[in-house]
Amino acid sequence: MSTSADTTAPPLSPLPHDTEGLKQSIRDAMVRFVGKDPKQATQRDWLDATSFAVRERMIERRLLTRRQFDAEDVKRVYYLSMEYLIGRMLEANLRNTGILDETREALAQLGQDYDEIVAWEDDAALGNGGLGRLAACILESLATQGYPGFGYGIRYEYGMFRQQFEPYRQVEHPDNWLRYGNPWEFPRAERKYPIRFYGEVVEHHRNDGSVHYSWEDGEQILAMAYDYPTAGYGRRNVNNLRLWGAKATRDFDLRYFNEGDYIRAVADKSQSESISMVLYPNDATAIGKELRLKQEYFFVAASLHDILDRHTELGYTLDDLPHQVAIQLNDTHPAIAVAELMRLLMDRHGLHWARAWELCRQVFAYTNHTLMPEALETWPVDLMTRVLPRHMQIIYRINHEFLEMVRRRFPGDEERLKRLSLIDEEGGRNVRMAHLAVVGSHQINGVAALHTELLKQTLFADFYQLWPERFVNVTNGVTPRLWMIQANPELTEFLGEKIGHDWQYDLERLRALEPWVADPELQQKFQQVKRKNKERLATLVRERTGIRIRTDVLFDVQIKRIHEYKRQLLKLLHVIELYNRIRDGENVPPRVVIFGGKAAPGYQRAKDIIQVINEVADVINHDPQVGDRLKCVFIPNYEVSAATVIIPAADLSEQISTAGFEASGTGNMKLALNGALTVGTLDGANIEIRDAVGEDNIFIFGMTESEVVAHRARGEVPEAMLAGRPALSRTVEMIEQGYFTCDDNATHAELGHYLRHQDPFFVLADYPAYREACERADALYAQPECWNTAALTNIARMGYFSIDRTVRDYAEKIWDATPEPVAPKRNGG
Ligand code: F55
Repeated sequence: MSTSADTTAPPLSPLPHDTEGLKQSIRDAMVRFVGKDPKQATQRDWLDATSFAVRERMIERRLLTRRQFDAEDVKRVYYLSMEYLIGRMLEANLRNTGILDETREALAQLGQDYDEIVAWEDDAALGNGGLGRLAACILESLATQGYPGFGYGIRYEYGMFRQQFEPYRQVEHPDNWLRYGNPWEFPRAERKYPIRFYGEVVEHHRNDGSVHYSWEDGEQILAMAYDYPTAGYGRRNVNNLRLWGAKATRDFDLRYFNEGDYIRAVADKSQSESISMVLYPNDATAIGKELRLKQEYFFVAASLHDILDRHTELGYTLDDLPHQVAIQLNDTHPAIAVAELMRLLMDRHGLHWARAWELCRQVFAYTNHTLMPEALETWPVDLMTRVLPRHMQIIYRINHEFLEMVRRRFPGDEERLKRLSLIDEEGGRNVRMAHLAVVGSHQINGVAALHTELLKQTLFADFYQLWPERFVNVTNGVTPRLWMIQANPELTEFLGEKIGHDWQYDLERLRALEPWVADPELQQKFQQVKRKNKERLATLVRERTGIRIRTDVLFDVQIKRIHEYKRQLLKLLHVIELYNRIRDGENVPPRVVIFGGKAAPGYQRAKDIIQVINEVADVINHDPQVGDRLKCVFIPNYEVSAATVIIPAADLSEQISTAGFEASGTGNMKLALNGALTVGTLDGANIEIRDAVGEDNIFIFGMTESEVVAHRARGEVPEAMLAGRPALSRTVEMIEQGYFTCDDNATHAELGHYLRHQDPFFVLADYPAYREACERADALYAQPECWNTAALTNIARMGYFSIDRTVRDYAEKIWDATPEPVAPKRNGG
C-alpha cells in the first residue's frame, strides 16, 4: 500500500541551521509574530521569538517525516495517555533539532542571555508524576529512534497545580500555563470531532433479521486537535503529539440562541469546554468523578476517530488494522477505548461482533502501573449507563462472552467467575476498567520485573492462568537526552572526552567508562562536576527557600510524589535522629537533606507529612548548635525543570518505598545515571538496578516483598518495634509531643499516633535497617576514592535503563513495529 506522495521534494525551501540564519529568523519572528521592535522586547518576547524560529524548523521536518511514513507501508504506534509530563519545550527542541549551540550564540549576538531566556518558559506539566513523565520519555524516544509513533492526550488548560508553602503547609495554586499563548502548538481547526455523552441507544431491526444499534441524542461537544511536534535527537524524524481541547458545538449554542436565552447559551458553552480544563492532581487514587469519566472518553473517542480516519485516508481497509496500527493504553485511564473501538467497528462500519472483537484484541495493549487497590479504576454501572449507554451495553456483551469462555474452561467455578468478571458486584455494581483492558488487549505489561511477577501472582492471577502468553515485562527507562545531556552538560562533556558520544544513542556504551572508574584524574574531574552541580542547586535552593546550604557535603535527595508507601517519613525519622545526635555532641558526618514533591490536594496524610517535614526542617536549620552540619530543605513546587537541577547534584538517592508497592520508579534511574548512589529497598526497578550496578555499589536494606507480606500477617502493633530502640523511641516521642511545632500540636500528635498504632507501610519495622544503610553510605562517603569509584560504576552500568531499550522492548514484544529513520544519525539541517 502506498500513496503517490512525493517524498523527496521539501514542502518549502529549507531554513538555515547556522548561527547567522537563526539570528535572522529570531529577529524576523520578533517583528512578524511577536509584533515588537527588538529594541522594546522583553525577555519573554525573546523566548517567544526564539521558539517561533525553532518551530519553523521543526515543522518542516515534521512534514517530511509524515510524507515518508505515508508513502511507506509502516505500522504506526499510537500511545494513548491522559498525562504527558513534558517540562519546558524550548531547550528540549533546540537540543533534539541540533541547533542549541547556534541558537545560544545567535541570542548572544542579539545581546540576550540564553539561560535567562529559557527560564521564562513555564513547564508543560500535563501529568502527575512517573506515569506522565514516562509517556513524555517514550514519545521522545520514538522520535529519536525513528519509530512512527503518535501521542494522544488532553490539552489541559490547567496542568499540575503549583505548590507553595504557607509557610509549612502545602497550598495549591492553579497552573495557568497557556495564559500567554503557546508557540509550540498548531491548532487544527479542521480536525474537530463531535463527541457524544448521555442520550440513548436505539435498536434497529433489519429485514435480514439482524439487529443494529445507534447511539442518539444526549449532548455533543467537539474535540479539537492541537499538535505539538516532537523532534528526535540526532535525526530528522519529527513525530506528533496530538492533544485534544474541548469546544462547544455551534448547534448546541444555537438551540438556546433560538430560544432567546443568550446568557444560558454562553454559560453552557463554557460548561462543555470545561472537559479539558484541568488535570486531576491524583497520582495514586482512582477519581470517581463524572467529569473524569468524561475526560477519559472525550480523548479516547477523538483519538480513535482520528486513527481510523487516517487509516482509511491512506487507503487501508479495516482488515489491515492489525498490520498498520498498534495502540498502547497508558494504564486503564484510556481503557474505555476497547468499548469505543467495538462501537465504531460495529455501529459505524457494520462489522460483526466476532470480527470486531478479533481486530480490537490485535490492536490494543495495556500497561499497568500499580497494584494498589485504591488506584484501580472502577466506574459505577449506573454512571456508565447514563454517560455512555452504548458502551455499557458493549461491556456487558464483552463480559458475557468472556465469562462463557471461562465457564467452559472451569465448569462450576462460580467464585472464579466473580473474580474475573468485568463487573464487581460487591458494594454496588462497578465496572473494573483493568479487567476491560486485560480482556481487550493482546499483551499486558508491568513496568519492572518484580512488578510484572506480582501482577501475575496477585492482581491478574486468574487472567494469567487463562492467558499466560499475554503477560510480559517491559522495565521502564529514562531518556538520556533530558536526564543526562540537558540536565548535566558538564558530565556529558566529561564523558565525551573520555569515551566519545556514541552513548547518546546507545546508552549501553557507557560501559566504556568502566576501565577508568578508579582513575584518580577521572575521579577528580567527576568530583569537580558534582561540586559545580551542587552549586547550581544551592542557588536554586537559596532563590526558592532563602536557605543557604554548603556544597562540600553529602547531598541526600528524596524527590517524588508524597505518599505513605514512598515513606518520606522514614527519611524524616532519620533526619530527626541525626539532629539529636548532633545536639548530644556526637560527631555526625555533615549532610544536606533535600525533599521535593507534591501531595494530592485531597490526601490529608500526605499534606500532614509535608507540613511536619517543613516544621522539623525549620527547627534544625535555625538551631545554632547544629550550624551547617545538617540542613534540611523541602524545595517547593518540584517539577521537571527543577528535577533537571536537583538530580545532577545528588550524592545519595532515596528509593525507600515499602517493598511490593513501587511498581518501578524512574527517578531511581535518573539519579543513578547522574552518579548518585541509591539507598533503597528491594522494590520495583531497584532490584534490577542492583543487579546492574552490583551489590557493592548500592545500599540495599529492609524487608523484601515476601517479608513484608509475612510481617503484615503477623499483625504486630507497630509500637512494639520501639522496644529496645531508645533513639527511635525518642524521635517518635519528639514528634508526638510537638517538639517541632509552636502552634499545631494536633497534627504532630496525630502523626506520632499513626506511626505507633497504624504504620501501614512499616516505617518503624524497617527503620533499624534503614539507619544502618545510611551509615554504610556515610562510611563510604568518608572515603572519596571508594565513593567515586562506586558512583562512576553506577554511571557506567546504567545503560539498560535507557528509554530507548524500553521502547525497543515494546516494539518487539508488543507492537511488532520497526523504526523508519528519515535521515542517518547526525545533527544539523
Ligand atoms: C495518575 C493518575 C491516576 Cl488516576 C493514578 C495514578 C497516576 C500516576 O501518576 N501514577 C504513577 O505515576 N505511577 C507510577 O508510574 C511510574 C511509571 O511506570 C512507575 O515508575 C511508578 O512506580 C508508578 O508509581
